[in-house]
Amino acid sequence: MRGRFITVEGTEGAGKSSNIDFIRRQLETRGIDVVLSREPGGTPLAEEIRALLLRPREESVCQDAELLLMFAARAQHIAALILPALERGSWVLCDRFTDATFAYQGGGRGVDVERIRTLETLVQGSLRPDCTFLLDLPVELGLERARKRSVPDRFEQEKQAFFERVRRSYLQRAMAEPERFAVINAGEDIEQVQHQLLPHLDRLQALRNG
Ligand code: Z5A
Repeated sequence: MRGRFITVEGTEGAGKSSNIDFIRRQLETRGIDVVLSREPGGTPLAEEIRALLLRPREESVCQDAELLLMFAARAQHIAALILPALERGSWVLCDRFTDATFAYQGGGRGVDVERIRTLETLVQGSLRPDCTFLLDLPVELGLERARKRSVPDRFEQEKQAFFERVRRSYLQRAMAEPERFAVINAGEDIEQVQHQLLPHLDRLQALRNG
């Protein structure tokens, strides 16, 4: 049976990395073979594109260059990793996917959503996530958490208003597709966040049996 495609999204400091490992372990204890990946990235070529995208630089990056690089990385990721894994029955658990393009390039940068939809269809065909966890928290709290970490990359250097637009865009997408999205309050303690994830993981197990 074809595997399922699960994505995890959120704004800065939402705790994606901290929770993805928990989700992976929960799925594995339910007997599911999980392939972990991330975007942009996931294959050697796509990781090179990621490095190009994240590195702070003097030259300003035009919106279309950023958008097309995201989808170039995605095309390679889908062909070389995601589809082969799903076809052999593994589940792919991916740190960000195209919802991030709608949120960051669409909401954050103001790219026309129709342009993103066109590329989505071109690059993905019918591939869409079966389930998306949106780790949501107030932007200020997320930025506070993120500031305690490493040197900011090109996206992390953006202002609070940019991340407010990103958050709004994510929440709008979640409202438009409530059957795919699970919105998690990521502003709580990590144990409470994980407690919120559990019923959704049970629902995913039912997907497997269904
Ligand atoms: N991007 C894009 O623009 N368009 C696209 O299509 C795609 C991506 C796919 C890189 O993504 C950038 O690419 C991203 C959007 C853009 N830029 N930004 N910003 P990324 O996912 O690799 O980068 P990131 O968002 O910075 O993710 P991250 O660094 O992995 O952060 P995180 O996973 O959400 O957070 P974390 O590392 O798990 O947690 C952050 C800190 O908070 C850490 O110290 C934790 O210990 C702490 N934490 C986590 N949870 C809690 C709780 N519950 N309480 C207290 N503290 C906590």
